[in-house]
Amino acid sequence: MRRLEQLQGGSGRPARTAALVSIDAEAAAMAELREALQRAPREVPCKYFYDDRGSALFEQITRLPEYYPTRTERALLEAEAEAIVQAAGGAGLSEMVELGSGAASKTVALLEAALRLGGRPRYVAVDISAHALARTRELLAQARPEIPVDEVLADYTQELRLPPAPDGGPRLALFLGGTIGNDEDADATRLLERMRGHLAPGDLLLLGANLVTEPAVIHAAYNDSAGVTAEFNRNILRNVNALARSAFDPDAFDHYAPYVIERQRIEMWLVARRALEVDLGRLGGRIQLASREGIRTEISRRFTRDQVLRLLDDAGFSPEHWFESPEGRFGLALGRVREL
Ligand code: SAH
Ligand code: AVI
Repeated sequence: MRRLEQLQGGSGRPARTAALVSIDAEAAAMAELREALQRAPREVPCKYFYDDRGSALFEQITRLPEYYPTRTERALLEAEAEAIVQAAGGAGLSEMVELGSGAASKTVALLEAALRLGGRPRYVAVDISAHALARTRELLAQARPEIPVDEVLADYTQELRLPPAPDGGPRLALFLGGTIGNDEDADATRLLERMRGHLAPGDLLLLGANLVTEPAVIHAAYNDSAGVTAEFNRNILRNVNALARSAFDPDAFDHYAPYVIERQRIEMWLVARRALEVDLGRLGGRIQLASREGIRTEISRRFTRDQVLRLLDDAGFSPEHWFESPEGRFGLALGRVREL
């Protein structure tokens, strides 16, 4: 197993969260956080959820009864894995490269399908979380030790260095979990375009997206009765405190996650229970939060099939296949890189 650490600084400390491990990445993270917290409304970008604790909490979320997306996508991937791999080159597929791979527990279905079809693609996992990459390593070593794995610890919103493309057949990029819905259209398209820049004409992208469904079902997925999502949400402030030496008290905030029907999206907020003054540490200065003022930590969008296909098309991929879960809650689009 090879490991590319784009975010490792010279300090010799182990890389934990991508944002803080090189001097440049650290300065960029401070600037990004400072700017986001001064916006109206205030924000913390959702990539700051994923320190070690946040990644572990996300894994817990995926097992909650209310959180249907992971289960739904997993069933769809398992049902369609051979069709997807066949459409992407079958035994000739040379690589699967996954953005925001997390624990990669669903990806195993695709890798197993490739093995069944007589292939042996390399798997490249890209994630901002060292914790998530470690889980991927464990899981694949156990489930499919014959698959060669490369890990890339990186922020995919920045310039990405991937291992050189292997010789041979097409490559399949994966962006699963509905993570595309954590961005507005412009950022989502930019991210997919950047990914296309790493691929060659004829290579493919499999994009997983949450689809518009019953508002109550979506609402429950982000407001679970065990309070795990609330803890995941508050944990972002612990991570900001660790990175910036700021003084947010996570317990002074309520988790608030409405599904905004007209915008087809969940909005996750942390709402101050009372007026607060917070020392921003290395971000500089202090901020005053009014009682009931919110900090937005995430959007999680629901799409129609046409919106997903348009995103792919806008980023330079020709949509070729569409797979949808039985209740229409999750879709997988397979697109091929067009000649420029
Ligand atoms: N694909 C997995 C995990 C989804 S959670 C699944 O479907 O279950 C989102 C994942 O993307 C997390 O592992 C998080 O660490 C990673 N991530 C979020 N923002 C990122 C960024 N800017 N760069 C790289 N990885 C990111
Ligand atoms: C990673 N992403 C697709 C998850 C989502 O559903 O938007 C993150 C998450 N936020 C709250 N629960 C899960």
